[in-house]
Amino acid sequence: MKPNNKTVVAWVEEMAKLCKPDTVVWCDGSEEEKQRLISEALRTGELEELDQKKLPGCYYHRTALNDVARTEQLTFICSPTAEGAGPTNNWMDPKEAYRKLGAIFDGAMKGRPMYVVPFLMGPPGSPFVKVGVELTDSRYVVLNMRIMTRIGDVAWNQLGDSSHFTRGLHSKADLDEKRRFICHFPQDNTIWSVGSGYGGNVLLGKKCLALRIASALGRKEGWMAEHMLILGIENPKGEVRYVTGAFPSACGKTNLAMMIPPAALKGYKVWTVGDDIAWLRIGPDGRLWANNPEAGFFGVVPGTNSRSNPNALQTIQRDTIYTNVAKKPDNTVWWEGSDDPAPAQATDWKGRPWTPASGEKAAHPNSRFTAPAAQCPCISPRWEDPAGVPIDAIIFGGRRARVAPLVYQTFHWQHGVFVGASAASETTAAQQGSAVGVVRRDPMAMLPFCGYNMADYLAFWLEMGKRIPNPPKIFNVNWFRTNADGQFIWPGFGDNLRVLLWILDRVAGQGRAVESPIGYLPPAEALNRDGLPLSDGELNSLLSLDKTEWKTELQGVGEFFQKFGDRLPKALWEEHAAAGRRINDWKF
Ligand code: GTP
Ligand code: SPV
Ligand code: MN
Repeated sequence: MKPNNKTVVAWVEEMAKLCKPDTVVWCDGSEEEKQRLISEALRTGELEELDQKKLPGCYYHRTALNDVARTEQLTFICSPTAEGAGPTNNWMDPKEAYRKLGAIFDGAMKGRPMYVVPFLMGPPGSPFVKVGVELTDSRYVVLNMRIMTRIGDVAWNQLGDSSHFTRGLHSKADLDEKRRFICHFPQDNTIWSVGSGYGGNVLLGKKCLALRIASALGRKEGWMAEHMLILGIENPKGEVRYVTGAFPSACGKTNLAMMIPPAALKGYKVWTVGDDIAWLRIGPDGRLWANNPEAGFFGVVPGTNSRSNPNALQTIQRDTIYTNVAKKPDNTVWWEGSDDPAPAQATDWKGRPWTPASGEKAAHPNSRFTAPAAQCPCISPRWEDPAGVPIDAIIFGGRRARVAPLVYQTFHWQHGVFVGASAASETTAAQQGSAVGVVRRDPMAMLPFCGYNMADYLAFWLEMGKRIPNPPKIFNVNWFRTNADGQFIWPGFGDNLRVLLWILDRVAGQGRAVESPIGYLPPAEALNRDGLPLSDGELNSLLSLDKTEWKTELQGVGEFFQKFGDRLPKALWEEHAAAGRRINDWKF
């Protein structure tokens, strides 16, 4: 339904004039609209129907072969100056960006309808809530947005006659990589994305709004937008404590958020509040409170099975869109690391016949599911609480074959910000066009998602520490250390709860720890090892530090910090120097 809001109507008219769609369709988020979009998408081939008995409400989508992940090299922060975007973002002059993309958008929707999708990020009634409107020529995008966000009248009602909404414009155009751009204009609260049909590039509520635009807004308004999962841990007494975790893309947020405790840890339960993005505010009690701005999960499919993530597996049995997995002849889906053995024949993510002898992956390593959060068996009863949930601990982490131990606690907030700022991870299939497995610095897992100068972002973290009367404690984890054979030493998944329990013990002022140059480490006996299939030697190797490696690590951090010149907060250089002294003096 067309709203009364004059600013919205005028902007939509202007964008329609540019893109020249056949019609403009105002989405209302109704069930009837969903059914209509699905039948149209089945006709155009945007969707394929899966077996409706085995997978009710589930559909299949295949992207273009050159469009399978976020394209960081084509993502720009178009702030008024290059310094505003900083050395870790691509920058384009806003005038140039509007001109360049304007030329691509010109007539780009000819022959297609333009959908107007009003959406809310955050639970209705929450002080966290933000309104966005996405204009798109993709039915796949509309159908995904109705899972990932709250769309329709709920957004118009929240907006009223205000002009404070994020203006998102998206067109698939011709899907040509040379004409693909994802541009953010924080000063205009605007996102223009063209030439892609892949999730993070086109579901504009997600990384574009809820992280890049929101991080810039939050800095002005005194709150934080972070690439973090949010989970609750219930102990046998029924008490629930909440933590957030920032790990880079495809490094385990969804899995940790939905984890099932190992059988030996009786009476514990994990509740999912969010699996990818957290918006954090200081509550009236002086603690940090978190909300999940999303309404669904856009999760990595490969590796999802009844041992690694049974909750995700149950979540995606109905009303789910599968993108770029393999299709079996019986119209169900398959992927590497599924419970089921490889089918004798399938159609791979490229749409070609596939057999186990093909020598290629049937599902793309970054194939994804889109599913409503409410379907998750362990969704927290408080996931839509307008107030959010209070956070006891913040966890940073990444994928490191070496160097980083299983877990350590930072000494204090400022040291925690230094550790978060130094975070590094091996790259994954979630970034298109870069090699997989290369270590790169990724502060707070926000490298591809910070909407302004990363040095100012780190300064804002330090400032928040001073403003939060009762801040969460900060930890670092690494599930991905490997042995001499290149195998993961730590079993991970459900067993990660053992690490979370030590973290909560530390927050409660209990839990034994030894001081090391990098922070407080648990002695092996401080971790709950009931039923843990790990030898003393393996556990010790997970908790050990190597002096030479850490010297090299700090050197790498220093080189990274230098990129920011004088803009990097001095406090972080002080932490860097102090860590260097501790490592030099340490006998290990
Ligand atoms: P994005 O959606 O890209 O932000 O990813 P994410 O951080 O939510 O990652 P996800 O939980 O989807 O995990 C990505 C990959 O890491 C999957 O292949 C998982 O099987 C694997 N993984 C997750 N947790 C663990 C763990 O504890 N140990 C090991 N070895 N692998 C893990
Ligand atoms: C990520 O890459 O961190 C994701 C998937 O969560 S995407 O929405 O494509 O960004
Ligand atoms: Mn993510």
